[in-house]
Amino acid sequence: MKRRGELFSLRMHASIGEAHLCGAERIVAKDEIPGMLVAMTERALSHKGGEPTSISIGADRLDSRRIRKIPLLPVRTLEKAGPREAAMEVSRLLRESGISDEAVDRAFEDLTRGAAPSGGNMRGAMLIDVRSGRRLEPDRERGVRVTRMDLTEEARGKLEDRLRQRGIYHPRVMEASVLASKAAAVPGIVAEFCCSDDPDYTTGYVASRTLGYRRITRIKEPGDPFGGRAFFVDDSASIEAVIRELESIPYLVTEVPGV
Ligand code: WAQ
Ligand code: MG
Repeated sequence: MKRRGELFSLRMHASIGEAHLCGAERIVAKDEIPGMLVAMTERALSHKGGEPTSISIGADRLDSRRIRKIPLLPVRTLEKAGPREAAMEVSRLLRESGISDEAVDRAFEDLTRGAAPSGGNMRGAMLIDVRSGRRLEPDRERGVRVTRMDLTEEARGKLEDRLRQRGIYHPRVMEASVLASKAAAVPGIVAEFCCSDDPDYTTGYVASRTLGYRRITRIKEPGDPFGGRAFFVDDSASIEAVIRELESIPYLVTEVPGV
């Protein structure tokens, strides 16, 4: 379907009492809003985590001049034998991208033992200085949330087809590759390292404009509940500008090259 005219950001958040249950967000054309409201509501109501006591959905019209159109990073998978071999590959890729040993060590240390000061996983990402390895995000409990990104319908269909052809289709691959493509396009972000917090999902990735989206299998042992994201930030970048870009500027993936 062609996207003409105005685009809206749709965001859904469902909770059980005070606890977060699930969320979703899309960037859609005006005439797609009603169908998407139904799909988001159904997603919240059928979530395996329980029955929501509250579902909120918001729609905001986007200023089309502020939407950045980007290509998806090329997707590659590196099969590793286990966490030790996977960690060596992650370090190698990050060092090759100009990230210091201190910064790489900080990311590993924090991600493997719960990056939030309270000891659990963060809801958002760490920002780590590429050189000093210092953590730069103002709220270390929450971290920085990447939001306002999506694929056009055409790009979504193409990505899904290609991932299925290669036998690596999973909703997480779709979501994470779009998030990583946005982050990689943000000025000041040099690379990203991500590991799921799902105990049963053991594939992680390293991503950057030059590396693309490199999936790395068996990055943690099954059953390990820790996970998180680290964005390595250039030491000359303005942290406020990086956060504003990640959290509030809409990015739309319009092309899917090299998947
Ligand atoms: N912005 C920033 N950080 C986030 C966000 C977000 N929107 N969502 C999650 N995080 C952080 C948070 O610390 C989570 O604990 C952590 O990332 C992991 O989130 O190609 O599933 O949703 O096979 O568990 C990557 C590999 C899967 C996919 C990533 O992440 C593939 C994944 P999860
Ligand atoms: Mg998760």
